[in-house]
Amino acid sequence: MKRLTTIFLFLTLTACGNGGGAGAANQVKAAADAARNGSATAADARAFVEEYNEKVQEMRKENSRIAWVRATYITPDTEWLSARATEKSLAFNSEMIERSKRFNDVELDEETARAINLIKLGSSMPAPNDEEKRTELAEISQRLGSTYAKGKYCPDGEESCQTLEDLVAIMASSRDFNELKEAWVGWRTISPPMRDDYARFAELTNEGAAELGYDNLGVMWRSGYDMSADEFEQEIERLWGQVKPLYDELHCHVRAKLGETYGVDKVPQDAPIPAHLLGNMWSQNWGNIYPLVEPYAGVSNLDVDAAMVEQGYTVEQMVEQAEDFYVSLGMPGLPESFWSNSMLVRPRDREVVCHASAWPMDGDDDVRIKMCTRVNEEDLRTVFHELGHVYYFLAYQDLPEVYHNGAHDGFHEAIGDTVVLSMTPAFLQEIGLVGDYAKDDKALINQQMKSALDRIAFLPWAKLVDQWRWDVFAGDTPPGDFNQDWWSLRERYQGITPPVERSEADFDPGAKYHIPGNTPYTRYFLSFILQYQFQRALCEKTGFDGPLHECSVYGSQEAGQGFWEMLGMGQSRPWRDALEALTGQREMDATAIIDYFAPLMAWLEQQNAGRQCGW
Ligand code: X8Z
Ligand code: ZN
Repeated sequence: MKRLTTIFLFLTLTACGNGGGAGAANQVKAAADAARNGSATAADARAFVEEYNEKVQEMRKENSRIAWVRATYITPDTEWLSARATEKSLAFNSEMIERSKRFNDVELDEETARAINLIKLGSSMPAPNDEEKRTELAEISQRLGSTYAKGKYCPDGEESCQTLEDLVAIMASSRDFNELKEAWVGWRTISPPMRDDYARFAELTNEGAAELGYDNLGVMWRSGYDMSADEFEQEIERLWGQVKPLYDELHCHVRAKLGETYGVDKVPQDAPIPAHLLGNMWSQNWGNIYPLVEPYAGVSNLDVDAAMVEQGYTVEQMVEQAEDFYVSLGMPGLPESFWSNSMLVRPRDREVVCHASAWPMDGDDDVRIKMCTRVNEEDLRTVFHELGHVYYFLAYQDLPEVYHNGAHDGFHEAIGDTVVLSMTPAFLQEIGLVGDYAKDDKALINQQMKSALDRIAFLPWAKLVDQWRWDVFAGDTPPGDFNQDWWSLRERYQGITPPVERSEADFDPGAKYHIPGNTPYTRYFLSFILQYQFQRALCEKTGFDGPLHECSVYGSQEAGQGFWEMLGMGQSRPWRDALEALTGQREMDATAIIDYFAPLMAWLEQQNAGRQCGW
């Protein structure tokens, strides 16, 4: 039995994006007034949850369409519509919070208590219960998102403008120190205008979180994991402690190789790595510099990008390839509406939100993805990632609305990436994306290096993004220290340094989608640990008993069924139950990822012997 304080409705409809919320405020107010007269019972609370489920289902029909049109066709009109929808939704939330107060002292059954708690935690953007402040918050959030989405680097007037995808492509392929630096600095010209908005955003959402009974928004975010916020923080530290030694070895080796490429004057061997040399705009996945750090040249050709281009891959084919994998696991084919409604490439003639996302729309079969896809391996993986979200939506669509979510947000992020783990060289060879490759120890180290550059390099980044936000929301990082504290964390965790001096005139956190988009990021840290745990369990179901890195579950109905059953639980049970259903374990555990990379770890330790590691 639990006692409840307040509740909060969720606005977030998409995986990786914010849906607006709208409507029904007046009816709710009337009902709220009526309900406040008389003493509340557990049956009233159950009815309240039921009513919530119905109302949200109704509201999302309009909200999801407004949000979709605004994300795929940004104009002043769609921005206006979307800000108004968000405002209405925030108002609806405030009404519901007021109304829920009558259940504060009521003894509730576990399920109703859970549902009400989920409603309360469902939004990452709580608003103060004040009309003016709600309007202000809706407008700020709109402006932050649009500034990012429309951001371009225009060194010499309009003709010269480069989009994020253009700059990302330079970061991936250029080996010219200065060209990389320009692309890196260029993208960060889009974010200084966000600085004041972000400071105000933190104030307003903190106020909203305080009204819900949390010290600040960071505490509220950390409270969504069936444990206390403090326990959650310790949990992250525990998992980070498990994987940090592997990151440290990888960092040491990569720095040495970059020193060979660019010269040790540019990459000093006892200092953090310049952030623009790692193949990625945010230094978050390093797979693009694989050619610079390939352990055994000529042993294996893992160049999927080249194979895709050579074979004239299309974006549609990339999506079909991913769909085929899920279908091979016994999951359904994508509905026809997916193909007609999704946005797969950047439209030529209008502004859109390019950051990849998956959309459940009405909560039924109308599922979509939105991507500015380019034909390369990185984007192929992202397609698999997004379809992971889509199959989660499809699996839990028959549950009540309040359970339409991952067991926790890290689960939602982990599904597609788990499937990507099955794209072993043997699998890629089967679908014609890698040629002959030697199946020996050297080829294994090559393959593990390529994978670790993406997946191990990512971990400290995935931890620090929210570390920074938690500090901002807690008031430990005031606006005057925004950029400086960001770079302290980047240096401390990732061991990287900006290529040019930064100052408080910059706002580098704003140059990453999830900051202006207000998408919590710890979910990805959890996902990157969980996906190996999931894969280990799926492979066991297929009867595979070799090393995990050789396992592909393609075509396995047993694995697919286990996966689908967990997805179908949505958020209806504590995440430990969902984890147990698939893996038999009730704890998140990094041993699967550590075991997976054991051969590479041993190799890296040998390579690094005699080197001075650390920064
Ligand atoms: O934002 C995403 C997905 C959508 S949920 C494309 N990812 C993170 C990022 O791009 O920073 C996937 C992994 C990390
Ligand atoms: Zn995602």
